[in-house]
Amino acid sequence: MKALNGIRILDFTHVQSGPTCTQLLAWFGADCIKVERPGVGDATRGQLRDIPEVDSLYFTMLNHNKRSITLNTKNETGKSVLERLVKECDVLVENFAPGALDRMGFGWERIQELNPRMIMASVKGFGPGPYEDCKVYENVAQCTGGSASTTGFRDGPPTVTGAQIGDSGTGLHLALGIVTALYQREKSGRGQRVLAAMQDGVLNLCRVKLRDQQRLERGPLTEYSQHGQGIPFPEATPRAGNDSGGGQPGWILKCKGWETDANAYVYFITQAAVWAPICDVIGKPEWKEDPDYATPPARLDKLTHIFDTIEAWTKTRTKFEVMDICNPLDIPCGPILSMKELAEEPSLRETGTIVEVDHPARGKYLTVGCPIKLSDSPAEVIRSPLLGEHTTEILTDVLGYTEEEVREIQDSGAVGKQVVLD
Ligand code: CAO
Repeated sequence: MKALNGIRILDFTHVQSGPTCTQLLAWFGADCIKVERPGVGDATRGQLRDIPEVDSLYFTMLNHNKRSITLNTKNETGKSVLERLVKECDVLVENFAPGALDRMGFGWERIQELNPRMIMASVKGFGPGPYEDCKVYENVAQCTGGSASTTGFRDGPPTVTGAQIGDSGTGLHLALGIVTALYQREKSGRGQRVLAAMQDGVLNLCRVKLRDQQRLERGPLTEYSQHGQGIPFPEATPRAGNDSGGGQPGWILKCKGWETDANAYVYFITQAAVWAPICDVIGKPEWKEDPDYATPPARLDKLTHIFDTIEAWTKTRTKFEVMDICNPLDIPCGPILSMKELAEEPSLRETGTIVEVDHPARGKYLTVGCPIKLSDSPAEVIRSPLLGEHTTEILTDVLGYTEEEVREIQDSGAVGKQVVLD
């Protein structure tokens, strides 16, 4: 028994944002039926391929626990199959370019006619406004949602982050909207539209930078390094390098081996409550009582010197040694972990956060499992479907077509060739 057992998702998603959302719902137990164009499928099946003719890791890592049906929704028979799917499903999730679903003949009004209980959930690049018709990819959302202008170093260009906050971040927002709408449907009996715009999702994740924008109007942002360096603030929230986003100053510091290892660094936070142990650890016990260093306000204009001094100590230790020394003292710090280190971390394997999956065409590969752990609904990661792997099964078991009707649908060209596994 899984949390979302009994919920059927018509998964019309592609690329990253939508598939992240439906993968989560599938991990929570929803029956997720991915509808793909015959012969083509989700474009990511063929993008960034590492093995010729085999579904890419891009696709496999975003589409676990789903079933795949191929369906040409622009073919008349295909449209009638889609209508049956709309009637049988609880949620339609899509992230087509604006207007694509209307052009297909399945806009919100038509969906409601077919199934008033249907929840129709969409990712779009922008909400209503001047850019609502634009196609949007990850980095466009990072740039238009306030992330790029606040990421990077003050004297460098705006920078995008490796975390896919535009795509996967918006997928997460959408998943929350869907389960909330399902909860409301329990009482209202009605479906509703759910929209998660990528710009909105990124801005939500950049909330603290809008906070700083307003604080700027009342004076300098004292916790930003540039304040201590005597550099005046511009009108808009500036990029803050590796400054901590909160009220406790933090910085990325070199550790032993940094000359040859690009990730031999640690994030170190000079939390006020543990200032005394920090002074002892770095060999500056006199700073504990020195009025120039003893209080957070006194330290603000000396942060560069303070972090340089801490770094002189961290450079004598590996990032893991820094952790081992600081953690028992409650000094908040974290090693900069590479993807290689994360992939090999035994504790992440044990919790199912990193999972090895077997795929009939590619063999074994690693993926990130469900990052949200429900004690009564554990997520088991099942490999992604081959293109159209479940077409016949869905036509018969979900939609109730007879064998003869399935043959007619196949002959009409509405669905692709049925994949048969050895
Ligand atoms: N059968 C027949 N046609 C199908 C189909 C099917 N099963 N599935 C999709 N199509 C058609 C669509 O109807 C659309 O046709 P029209 O343009 O003629 O109406 C066409 O395929 C292309 O869809 P699209 O415009 O969504 O795809 P694209 O590759 O041109 O654009 C993207 C991709 C991501 C830029 C766009 O979908 C988008 O902006 N989505 C919203 C924002 C988003 O999610 N972005 C994140 C993507 S991940 O970085």
